[in-house]
Amino acid sequence: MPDLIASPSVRALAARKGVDLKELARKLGRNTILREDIQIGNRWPQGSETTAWDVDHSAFGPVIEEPLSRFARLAAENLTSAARTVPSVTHHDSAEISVLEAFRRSIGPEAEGRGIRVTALAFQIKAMARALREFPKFNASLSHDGMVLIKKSYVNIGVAVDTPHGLMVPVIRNADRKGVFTLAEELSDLAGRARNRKVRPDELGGGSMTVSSLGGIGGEAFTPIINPPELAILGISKAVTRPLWNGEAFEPAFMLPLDLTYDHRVINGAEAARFLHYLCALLKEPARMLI
Ligand code: CAO
Repeated sequence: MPDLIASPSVRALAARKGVDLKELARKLGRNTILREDIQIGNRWPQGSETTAWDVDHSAFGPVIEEPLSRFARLAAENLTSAARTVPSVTHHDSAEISVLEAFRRSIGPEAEGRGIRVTALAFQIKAMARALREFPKFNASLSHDGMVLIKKSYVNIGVAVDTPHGLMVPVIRNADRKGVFTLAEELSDLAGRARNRKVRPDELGGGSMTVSSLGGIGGEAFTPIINPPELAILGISKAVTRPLWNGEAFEPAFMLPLDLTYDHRVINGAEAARFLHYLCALLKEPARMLI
């Protein structure tokens, strides 16, 4: 391989992090090394762990090698770092959303008249914002050294968007101060622009909590990974009608499965259960959001 091209600051960073530049160049298949290559390269497991990935797959049959885009590698870096550093737990619950769904349908014509498509997610974001005000500990981040809890006075909700070029998380700012129509408009605008790679840098980051909704696709539950430096993420699966025992008989109830992954360094299980219970109560009786 030709000589390595790396700036002195990149070489210094590599030395500090114990990254072997020649080895990294070999893995990347190029001789120019950038700062983010070192940061991302650092996620590769060291020592004996590396053998699990060190496999010649072509020995078992034909393969195609497709390098990950810079975007996908940065996302992978964040997720790996969150999975490695955060002792996380996922708490599951489900909300009875028959009333909310009937209300959402009833405002459909008005929303359509305004040119807005209101999906259930706009209401869920509204309820999350309200719950974050009620439980400020969830609206915080730990400092890098884990010594200080930084409590946020704003409520910004990150929305995981599935795009052809990977997962993106644009952020709806001040979600607690916005109505459902505005939230729905912003949600569809941000999701559309994320899919067209038109999200501005100032629309990413600075979130209180992220929501990852797979409800439009399917599934009963999942365990989302926290989007660092946030302390929790809400996963939403597909709402279905289930029989619910009302004390005397079964009756049909439209149930929304919710999964809350939280950072156990800061939030304990009882707090997570209370947070999700509160969120379920808001979604069950949306009028509670007015109180
Ligand atoms: N239960 C049942 N149906 C649901 C639902 C739920 N929880 N959530 C949405 N739906 C319905 C919607 O109402 C809509 O139906 P109609 O077309 O009849 O109105 C349909 O599913 C599709 O919704 P949508 O996905 O277009 O819109 P949304 O507001 O629910 O979600 C967005 C927007 C951007 C979050 C979503 O499109 C998306 O990208 N989700 C994937 C997120 C993701 O990848 N998470 C994983 C991250 S970790 O890899």
